[in-house]
Amino acid sequence: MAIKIYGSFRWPFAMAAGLAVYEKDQEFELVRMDMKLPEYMNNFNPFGKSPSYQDEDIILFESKAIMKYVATKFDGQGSPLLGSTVHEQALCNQWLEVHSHSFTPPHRVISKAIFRNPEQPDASVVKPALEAFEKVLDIYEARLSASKYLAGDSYTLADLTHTPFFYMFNAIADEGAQKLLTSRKHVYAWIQDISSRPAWKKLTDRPENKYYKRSRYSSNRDKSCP
Ligand SMILES: N[C@@H](CCC(=O)N[C@@H](CS)C(=O)NCC(=O)O)C(=O)O
Repeated sequence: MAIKIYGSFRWPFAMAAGLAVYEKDQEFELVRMDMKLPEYMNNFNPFGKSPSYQDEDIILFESKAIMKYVATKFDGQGSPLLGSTVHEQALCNQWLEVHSHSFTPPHRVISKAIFRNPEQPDASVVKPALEAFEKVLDIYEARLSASKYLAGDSYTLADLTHTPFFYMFNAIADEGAQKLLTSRKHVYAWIQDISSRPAWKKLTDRPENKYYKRSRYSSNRDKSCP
């Protein structure tokens, strides 16, 4: 059975799952389904969220569990994504946790506020979230000034999971907010590096990737996510 990812490229979590599949030189079908339908919730994710993953052996939800499974299952194919030493593996897991618990929360608040009102996002919501995001980025800047990738010398899932989130941020944030990235030399170089990988280009070249190619004022927005 071909790999299927249930979700949409509107959502960075689904893009990250697809990116892991591509980094392992595998192909996948992107399947759209109403996530609140019993058919989806009973078979794929009882929480009614995207992405979910299916192959001949397993059905999985939670993007990081999907990425780790794919990286392990296709060990020896494509790019190694789990770290090449025990040390790197531990740091990869650590930074995946940082992504979930420190990076994603302010990113989510900022994105939601922009989706809700692209012309004039609520400053009382966006300002504190940008301040929180800035503090997180300072920690990334310190880390990336000491090490090429988050876990060490090798590109891992810890880096991969961030790529679609920066892609989305770049597309929807105004110039002031984008300066948070461009003004941090090491963060910015890292974003350019992880965004120039062939697997990411292949993913963003897919026809389903149509949501963030337009300006931040596009009306074609899904307000439910991230
Ligand atoms: N921790 C989850 C987050 C998944 C998530 O929040 N998915 C959003 C799309 S980005 C979703 O399905 N939102 C729809 C909803 O909450 O109803 C993961 O990493 O997969």
